Amino acid sequence: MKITGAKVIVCSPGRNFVTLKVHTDEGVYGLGDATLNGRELAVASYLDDHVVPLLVGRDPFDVEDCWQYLYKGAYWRRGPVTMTAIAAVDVALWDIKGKALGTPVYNLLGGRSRTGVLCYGHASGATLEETVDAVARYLDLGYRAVRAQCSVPGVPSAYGVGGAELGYEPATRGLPSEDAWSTEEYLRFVPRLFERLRGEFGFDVALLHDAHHRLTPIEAGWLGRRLEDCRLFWLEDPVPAELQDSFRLIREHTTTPLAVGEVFNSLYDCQQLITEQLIDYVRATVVHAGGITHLRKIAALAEPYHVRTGCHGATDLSPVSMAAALHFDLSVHNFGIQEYMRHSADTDAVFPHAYRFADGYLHPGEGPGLGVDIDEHLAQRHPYVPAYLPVARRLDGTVHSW
Ligand code: KDG
Ligand code: MG
Repeated sequence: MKITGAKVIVCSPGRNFVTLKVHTDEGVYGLGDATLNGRELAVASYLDDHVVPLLVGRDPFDVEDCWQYLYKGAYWRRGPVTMTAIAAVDVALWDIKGKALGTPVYNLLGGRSRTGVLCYGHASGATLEETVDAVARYLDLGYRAVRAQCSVPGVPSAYGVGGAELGYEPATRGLPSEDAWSTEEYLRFVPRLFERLRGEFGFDVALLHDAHHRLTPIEAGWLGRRLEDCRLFWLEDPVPAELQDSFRLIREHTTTPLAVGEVFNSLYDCQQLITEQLIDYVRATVVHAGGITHLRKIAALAEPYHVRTGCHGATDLSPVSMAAALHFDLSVHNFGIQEYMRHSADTDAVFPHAYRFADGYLHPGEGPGLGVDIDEHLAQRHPYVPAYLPVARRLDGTVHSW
């Protein structure tokens, strides 16, 4: 089998997505997601101008060799644009191989390690009461794990609140908005939120929270310790993770489990965090961390250190990524949990998929390959629209991590 060409499809069914469709001489094609929120066209160009010409004539079964060729062959290594582009090719090749062999991708990854993929949904509210109601709604739908975010008094645009039904859609059309931020107000409020949620729902539901890179290590240590009695499943992204060492300080102060890594794009971004056991969950994803091939290596490194996976799964990861994540999650031994933010009806129509939710678990389906497709005709009706993530500023106007 030979690759005959590949097409980059940019569309915006409710939000922007970049999709790579790789064609072969046997008529089988594979899909990969190449969406990098707010920087979509950079990856589209990287693929169109610099990667697609290199694919023609290659054997799509040589997944590892293709990965190494694109990674080492570019000379310029790592970075979100490069690794997202490589991921799109990698995932498309796994899809082709599964389709050609007539088996789901998880069977190519060692087979099933479990019967379903535990997932968490996103509850949020403008007030504490609204957040309580939102968590109750997820429990009614059968979720066993829920992330809770809430507007903070004095900081109405706190991360993770509103913007979509059963989810949270942070990118807005046009130039970036600017959100006000106060760490002091946030730290005062979050313990109240989780004490209330535990009081209301008890301890049978797993509760998660995303601090979204906003704290310093000592603030994060304080918050983690303060939340210990609430027994969070995890506290996510307490600090920006460029400085992996900073997690040591957090660890010294709290036993609240820590999750990090949705912005990571290679094993080297989490090597120290894993081998020094500074985190409990690694959130690297197929789309931004070099595809299934590279993510499996991150999981393999993590397994002996008791670090489990908790892949990013926000709506800026297309259904192609969600499908790929589920095959990975089902197969990898040290799986922890999968984030699941439902896509809009428009997105689901453009990307028909086999995966389904039942009783708090996701299932990738039994069909060959990834079990997801793209309706190109429909995609054309949703052209790209410039959209960006917000920028955060502290109350005195200083730029802060969003
Ligand atoms: O593109 C950025 C979003 O995917 C991110 O802000 C969502 O933090 C996020 C999460 O945990 O889903
Ligand atoms: Mg996050």
